[in-house]
Amino acid sequence: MKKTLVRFLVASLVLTLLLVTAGCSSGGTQKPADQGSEPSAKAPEPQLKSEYKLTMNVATETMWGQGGVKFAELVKEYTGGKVNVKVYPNAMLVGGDQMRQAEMVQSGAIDFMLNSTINIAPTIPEFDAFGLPFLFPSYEAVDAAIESGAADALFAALEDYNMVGLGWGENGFREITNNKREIKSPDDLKGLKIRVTTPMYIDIMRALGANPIAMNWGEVFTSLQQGTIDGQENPVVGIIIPNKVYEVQKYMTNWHYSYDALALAVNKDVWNSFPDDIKQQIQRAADDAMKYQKEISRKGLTEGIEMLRTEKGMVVTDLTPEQLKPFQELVKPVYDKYAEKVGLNIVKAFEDAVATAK
Ligand code: X2X
Repeated sequence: MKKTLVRFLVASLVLTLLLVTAGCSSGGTQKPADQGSEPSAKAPEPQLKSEYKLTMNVATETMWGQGGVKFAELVKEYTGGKVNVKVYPNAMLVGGDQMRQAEMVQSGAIDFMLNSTINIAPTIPEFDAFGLPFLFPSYEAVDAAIESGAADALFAALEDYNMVGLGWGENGFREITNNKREIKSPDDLKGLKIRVTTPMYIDIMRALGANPIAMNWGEVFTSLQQGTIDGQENPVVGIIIPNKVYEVQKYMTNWHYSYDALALAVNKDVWNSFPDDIKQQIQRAADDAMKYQKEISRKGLTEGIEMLRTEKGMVVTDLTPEQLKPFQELVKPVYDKYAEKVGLNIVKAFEDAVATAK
């Protein structure tokens, strides 16, 4: 009897131990099941970074720069402080190498860019569409290209490079300045050392008889000052005035030879990491910031040119349609070459939009 009792007690102890152990382990595996029942009450907080980097090639004082600053402010406001975009001007995240910004956003090393289509084109050829020589005669024509949906093809191309386009801003029509002489005909450009950016601009300047020199924007002012280059080309209100280019340049010709659009874009993985409500808030910030940015880029052009003439002593030349013709004829082969690279369908859609605006 005694032995039986001892066996019974030992067996009960073992059973108790087993039950306790099982209880513990089942308690351990229960957690996910408990968690699984929680979300119906409250959605999990999105995983947001403490800072999202936005790169720009220019200073915050430029009209372009102001657009980046406005976007960051509005993102903060519309997301109730949840998303913090920090603006990095002057291509500082890429050591001044302006063409590298798009690939850095593509890889995710940088989150956002407010970037000129000129700087994007060496990475994504479709982006040369806006800058094709003498494509746009007016702001109305530019607006038509965006409103008609022709420019959507560029944002579609952006998606293939792991980026999402949020909106179009404006650097503006690029006008040419130099220190040697007034430019009224292609002959006046002969041999002038003109700083440019992309292969398309190099080809344009060569076709016009100038001597193009590729250089990052960060080096331009000093190079003009030291006379290493004779001239450059950039928008008046957006860049020439805020960067005080008039201090180192005597002549400017308004020839509207190339239009420079800005694309506000984000890395696709970053974009997909945002929940829908935050995506909508960021998109609204992009719409409002780019509307504002375009307004300030277009405002004050007449006054700005007047100021360059009177206060700054620049010789500002306006060309008649007749005077523009020889320039347009010389760059026609360059237009055709880059239209091929952009894609003829895209260029046709741009040209059709331009035709409706005239
Ligand atoms: O480099 C330029 O000329 C500038 C500032 O306009 C661009 O980034 C395209």
